[in-house]
Amino acid sequence: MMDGTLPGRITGFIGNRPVDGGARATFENVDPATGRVVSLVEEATKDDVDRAVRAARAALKGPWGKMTPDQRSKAIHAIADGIEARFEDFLRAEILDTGKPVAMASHLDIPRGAANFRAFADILKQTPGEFFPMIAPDGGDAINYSLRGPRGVIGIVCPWNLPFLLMTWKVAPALACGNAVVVKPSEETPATATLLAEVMRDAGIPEGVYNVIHGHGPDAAGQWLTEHPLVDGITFTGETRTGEAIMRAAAKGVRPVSFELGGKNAGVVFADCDLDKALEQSTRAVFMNAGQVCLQTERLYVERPIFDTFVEGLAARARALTPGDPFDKATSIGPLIPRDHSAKVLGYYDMARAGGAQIVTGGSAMEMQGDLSGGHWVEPTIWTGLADDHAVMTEEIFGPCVHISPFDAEDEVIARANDSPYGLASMLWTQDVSRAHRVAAQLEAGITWVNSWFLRDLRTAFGGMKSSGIGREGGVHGLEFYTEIRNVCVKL
Ligand code: NAD
Ligand code: 6OD
Repeated sequence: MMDGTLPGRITGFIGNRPVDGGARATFENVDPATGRVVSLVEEATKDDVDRAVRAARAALKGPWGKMTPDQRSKAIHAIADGIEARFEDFLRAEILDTGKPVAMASHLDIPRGAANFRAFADILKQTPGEFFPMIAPDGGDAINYSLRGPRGVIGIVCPWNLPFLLMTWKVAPALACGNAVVVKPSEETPATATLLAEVMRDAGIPEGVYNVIHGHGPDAAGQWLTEHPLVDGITFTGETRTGEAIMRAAAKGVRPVSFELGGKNAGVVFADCDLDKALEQSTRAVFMNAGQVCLQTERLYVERPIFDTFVEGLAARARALTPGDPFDKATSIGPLIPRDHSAKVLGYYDMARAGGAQIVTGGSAMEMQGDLSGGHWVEPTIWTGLADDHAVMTEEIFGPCVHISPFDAEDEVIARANDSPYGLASMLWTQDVSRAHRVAAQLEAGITWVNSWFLRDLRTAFGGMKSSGIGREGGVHGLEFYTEIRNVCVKL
């Protein structure tokens, strides 16, 4: 059943035109809050993928490739203007794709998506260059200077958790650096990628600069895109195992990758923290987007003197979360996005129970009423009492849940927090400034928040250590991946 709020069919976009003509297989786009089908999505064929990549290649040789940085900056600001002008369309599409509360999507996903374009439209004008004068062996002068150009065609493969935000986070720097892109959104959350194609067209972005192919990963659009020999670089956000598959595809032709992968993020709370603030931000860090944020805290370590108070305080806040209609401003927690993901998360709930965890709150699927009874709802959950080597403590769950353990000493907690194959994010609460710097420097994570969570200037480096990723994006750090630097040496 369609609900009439999205176009009945979502198509790909190649060369500023919807992909049509020919019979394509379709798959269902489901609203996670209700379980209802809201639209059908046309699955890209191998030929579509090839056409999209060739359209991007051709765009590099057209007007896009000849723009000055100033002209490109203006074009990219025009994309942000277009998103803001269609804010309500993006909001509705994102909420129907993900079930996330309007209070979150209207403050984070859509505005930060537009902000990504504005930030990179400005950053591209400050691209640093190099200049090295030297003396040649014959005693004459020579100069070296750098030229920076786009890498070429960038394949962008996106996840379902923050679909619009994480797509723009890659599309914006790619275009700012003068590349052309082919985007493969998650099959679970396809709508905003096609809406963005309409914005690009209406903003006057030349044909072929931004292309969208819809479809699945293995033996489908995702794999075909990443294997395509005319794709010059692949940026991917998603599971570490998928990253391994994409890396194998990229090995053919030794093409570079930029990866943001899984995490098992630790939060460390010292007894001298501002407890109210630590509880307020830990509630966000654990339950925002129903825990489906790569930066989410899944392991909390709390210093023993405040352990019981902290556990009770976080449980009270978890119980106060309001599940409900995502379009209701009072709703503060939504469903899990793919149906099979809710089954996976509930599998960890069973493992925690079987492993002897104390279930402080939650622990089950959530029973909802009326329209919402068919959605993928899972209770916000807090456990204590598991050993550090239990699967719930070592594997990424990506749900609205956290395990809280007590600790006694600084060195001990640093070692426990770092005892993970992942290293994406960490969070630290203390009012002792020396300790804050000392511990932050030792936590193995691409980003460490002190007395805060998910606060980041878009100019800073973003990415993970260990199995959480390869490379850094954000600000000028993305230039490493999105551009090629060349050296010119001139004998004077
Ligand atoms: P996923 O890896 O299952 O899918 C991501 C994308 O990859 C989808 O578009 C999918 O179709 C595609 N894909 C799957 N197999 C492929 C293949 N063989 N070749 C090419 N493409 C393929 O990830 P997900 O389930 O969408 O997202 C959840 C995961 O993403 C979690 O592990 C989470 O930690 C991670 N994530 C990481 C970050 C970060 O910044 N580090 C951000 C968000 C999500
Ligand atoms: O800071 C951001 O906007 C960013 N890149 C967030 C990533 C969240 C991952 O789920």
